[in-house]
Amino acid sequence: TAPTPLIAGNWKMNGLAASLAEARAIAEGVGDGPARVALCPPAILIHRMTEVVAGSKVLVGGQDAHSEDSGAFTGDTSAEMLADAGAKLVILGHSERREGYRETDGLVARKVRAALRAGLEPIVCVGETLVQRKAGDALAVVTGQVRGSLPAELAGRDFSVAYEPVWAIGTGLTPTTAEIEEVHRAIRATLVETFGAPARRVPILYGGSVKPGNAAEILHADEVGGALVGGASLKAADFLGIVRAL
Ligand code: G2H
Repeated sequence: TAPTPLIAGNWKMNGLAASLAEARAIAEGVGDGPARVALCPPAILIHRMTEVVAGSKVLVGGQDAHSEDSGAFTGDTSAEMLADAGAKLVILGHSERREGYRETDGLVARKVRAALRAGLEPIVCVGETLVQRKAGDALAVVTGQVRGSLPAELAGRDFSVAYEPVWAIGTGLTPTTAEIEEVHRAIRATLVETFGAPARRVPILYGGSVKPGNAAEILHADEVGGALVGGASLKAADFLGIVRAL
């Protein structure tokens, strides 16, 4: 009953149309490994990316979605629009959204509900800051985010949780394997407490400076069910190196 691993690339605000060539190379190179593989480009590239990866096992996802289905929200994108463009998944509650747009656990939970209404599979991100880790609060912060960001409606639905320590994102720093396992076990316990035994099948991804060189150790750590990859997902060779590390 181990979860099917998920390796998702988060392109963030990168990906000029030329980078779709990298998506094409990923689609061609990803082969038939054990993981589900997803690429999450900026919303405006989702439709084109679905055409580029058509026929491969690569799924396409969004990086955020609004908590409401429609309305007067200038500049925003609804989950249903992402789904209409061809997205199957959506990253929600990334720390760059929590920090830059003051997204709270409550707002993330509403976004998760909106994603489920649209038929999207949420990847819900959690993670502590360096100050919180140094204060010994990492487990309390992360399990609190899991409780607050995952609504009851997730019961029986496909979703994943991504543990991304804020201090490891884009910095080249990664936690030790023991630190990752400690947090992932705490997330698993919280998921099972909340959703019961079926939550043992929810993949818990690690994110934060995953590269081909550290992927094998991270991906084989206890309770790690895949990776959310930022910088290293922009180059096909790097991303494929991570996918093949599984
Ligand atoms: C964490 C991660 C992907 P990076 O944000 O979500 O980015 O791999 O660049 O640290």
